[in-house]
Amino acid sequence: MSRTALRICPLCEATCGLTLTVEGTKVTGARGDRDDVFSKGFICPKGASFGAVDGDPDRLRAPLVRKDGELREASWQEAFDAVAAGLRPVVERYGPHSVGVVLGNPNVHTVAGGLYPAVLVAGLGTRSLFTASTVDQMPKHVSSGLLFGDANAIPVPDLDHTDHLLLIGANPLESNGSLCTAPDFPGKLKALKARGGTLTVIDPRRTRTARLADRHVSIRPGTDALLLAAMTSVLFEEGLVDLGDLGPHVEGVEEVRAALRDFTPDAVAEACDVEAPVIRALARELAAAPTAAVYGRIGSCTVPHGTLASWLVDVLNILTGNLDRPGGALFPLAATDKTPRPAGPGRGFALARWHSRVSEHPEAKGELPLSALAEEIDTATEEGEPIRALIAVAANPVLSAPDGDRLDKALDSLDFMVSLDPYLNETSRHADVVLPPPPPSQSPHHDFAFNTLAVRNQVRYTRPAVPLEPGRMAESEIFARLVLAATGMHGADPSAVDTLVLDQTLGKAVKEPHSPVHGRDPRELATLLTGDNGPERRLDMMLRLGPYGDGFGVRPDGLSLRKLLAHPHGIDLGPLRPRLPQPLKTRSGRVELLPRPIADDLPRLREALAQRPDGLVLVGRRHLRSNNSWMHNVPALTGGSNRCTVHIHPEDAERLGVRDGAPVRVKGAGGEVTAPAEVTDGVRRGVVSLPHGWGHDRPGTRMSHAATDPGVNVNQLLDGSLLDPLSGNAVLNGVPVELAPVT
Ligand SMILES: Nc1nc2c(c(=O)[nH]1)N[C@H]1C(S)=C(S)[C@@H](COP(=O)(O)OP(=O)(O)OC[C@H]3O[C@@H](n4cnc5c(=O)[nH]c(N)nc54)[C@H](O)[C@@H]3O)O[C@H]1N2
Ligand SMILES: Nc1nc2c(c(=O)[nH]1)N[C@H]1C(S)=C(S)[C@@H](COP(=O)(O)OP(=O)(O)OC[C@H]3O[C@@H](n4cnc5c(=O)[nH]c(N)nc54)[C@H](O)[C@@H]3O)O[C@H]1N2
Ligand code: SF4
Ligand SMILES: [Mo]
Repeated sequence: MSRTALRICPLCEATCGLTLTVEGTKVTGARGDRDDVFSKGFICPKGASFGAVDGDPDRLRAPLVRKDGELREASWQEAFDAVAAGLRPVVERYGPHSVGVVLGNPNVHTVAGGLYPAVLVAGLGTRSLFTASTVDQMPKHVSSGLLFGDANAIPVPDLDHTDHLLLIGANPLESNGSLCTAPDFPGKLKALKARGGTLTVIDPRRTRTARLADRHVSIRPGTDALLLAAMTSVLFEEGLVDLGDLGPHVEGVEEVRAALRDFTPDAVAEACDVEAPVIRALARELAAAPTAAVYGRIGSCTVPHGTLASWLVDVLNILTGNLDRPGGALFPLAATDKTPRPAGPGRGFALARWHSRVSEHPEAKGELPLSALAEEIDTATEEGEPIRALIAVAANPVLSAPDGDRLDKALDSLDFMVSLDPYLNETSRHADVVLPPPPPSQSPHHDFAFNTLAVRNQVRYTRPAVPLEPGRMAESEIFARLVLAATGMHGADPSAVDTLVLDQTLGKAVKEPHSPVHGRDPRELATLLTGDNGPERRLDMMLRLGPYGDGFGVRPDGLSLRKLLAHPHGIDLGPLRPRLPQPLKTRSGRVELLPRPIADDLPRLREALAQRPDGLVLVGRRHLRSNNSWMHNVPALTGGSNRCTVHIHPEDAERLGVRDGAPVRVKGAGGEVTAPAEVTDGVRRGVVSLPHGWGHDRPGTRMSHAATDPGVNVNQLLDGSLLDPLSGNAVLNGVPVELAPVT
């Protein structure tokens, strides 16, 4: 007997609603949920393979604990005893910063990852926090922090309504979108064109997205900030600046004009390898469109001027009056966002409140660069203790961060390491304890992170599609127990963690004059919460306190968990709407268009005007049927051309004597790798491309299918020294490499 169950897909940022076919406890099929209020039936090959991803026989079923050097299955009790015994002596002897926390990408795709990391980090009191953000979007957080006073206030292009989309360093036809949650991104781009709109793509590769574009600009990697600065200077020079309704909310326009004056199209053309008239045309088209949105992603972030490029994306949106207006780029308002406070000056955004010990990198958003993790473990200094214990949650930095070989060795030298991860992989193989979460079908789902980045306001929640198998523990409970074991409360009831958060949040809410529960008794509010468990009660609380919430009875039609459960396909909350000035938390209460740290970084960009790399540079790429480092173990997603090959332009191949399909050696500052060449004019001259997340040939892992076609770790070509200084983000694109055929 089979049945169906709804489940939001956790496999990428598009958050599609799926209808799963379940036989017994096994997911045997997945199709798009046509009644989903947001995704309306869309599904991609990864979502369609949900059952295979979920049922992968290599997923760990029980915790592993290291005994006599070997990882062996153990009970949950033994596992958490070992975590407490491993972490507490390190904290007590060397202090809180000697425990590192690494949070990987899937934390933004799980309920547990949305609810517990902040409690863990605050409870430990460690400054040694590293996340996937610093190999990804940290530049955008920093530019938003500086412009708007809130690192999480990220404007999202209004895909459904814009007349002109300028896409920079993003390939949503493979990635399905990022920092822009939009199920069926490809369909939305086609709809844009069908309604007469225009799509421009800036990418050194002729991607599937670029092939859809009206105009594709094949830029030299790493030079987007120059190009965008030149577009800005054209807007000023040609009198195309028009802030529209934004005027009263923005300061610093004249300062930007002066600061960018010398970044003319002629000045940047050679460095970008884009002709000056093209740059002028890009600026004019942007200004002329009735509405337009500039959107930059990975290719604009993971470069030496990532923060400047991210800043310029919004500068262009602002100077053309497109920020915060329909068809432009708007701030979403998610159901679990805090109750919006009245507009007015805020506390602003602080950078560099502390520094990393070894290379003295500034913190950003409370994080240190993932690129610096290895040296923070393996290098002693007089400044303080190195990291001696590590908590890794849903992270595989041995493959995803620069210089995996060095990190590999560093992890081996730790006193203690625990991984919360379903697989024994390149990173978790170093752990002393591995805590496996249940597969997604056995977990609830709500998108705490992605609803704040969605192109339409909506809210959805799905309970586990399949009950927990015997011996399994919910990821939220694992995380809560991990928090307790790490903070000296091992053995306490894990619901204590949720109770603590509920009490603190409600206690704060009743004191806020703008809160719907102002002046009420927090204990009374706590008794009103519904939900089967701590995480559900926390979701209920956030929904009810949130911008659409029932305010614990104040607005009876408002949102609550109960209401959400009555709408299994979700609740639509309408299109994105103008919100300024409310989201601004800068000290001035306005958009600060030329913040000091940005102005101070411009001389570095000016130096880049003169740079003309003569050798090859490396960029990455993504493939629709893969996802970072952990989906190569699913046979259904690994066939065909989904491979770890070096893309190289025919002219470069000929010059270097590289033949299609033959192995080539790629050498970078951090090491070298050998992979087959794929000669294609899909990359521009002077650029080679190799995807990340491969290199599954290390011993001691348990990913049997991935090991049959391991590929190589592109991040071994990096040594971790190349960063965007403002954000600490790793430079993963535009990296100099040497290449030679293997003879
Ligand atoms: N060269 C290069 N490097 C890159 C990038 C690039 O473009 N080029 N991209 C970067 C980007 S954008 C990112 S986000 C990072 C990603 O790098 P990481 O954050 O390290 O993420 P993944 O490779 O996705 O590994 C995720 C880990 O989570 C585990 N996992 C999967 N599902 C779950 C779950 O439900 N719960 C838990 N607890 N664990 C789970 C997996 O087994 C795996 O170990 O890589 C970065 N590295
Ligand atoms: N199928 C699949 N989907 C994914 C993932 C995955 O691994 N596979 N990962 C998920 C994650 S964690 C993220 S963060 C998102 C990322 O989502 P996207 O940002 O859309 O990621 P990519 O597909 O890597 O596209 C980045 C593009 O930038 C280009 N590029 C490289 N260097 C430069 C440069 O200097 N300038 C410009 N203008 N372009 C450049 C590359 O050629 C590439 O086409 O995808 C998510 N979705
Ligand atoms: S687009 Fe993303 S969320 Fe949608 S089905 Fe595919 S992997 Fe899942
Ligand atoms: Mo990412």
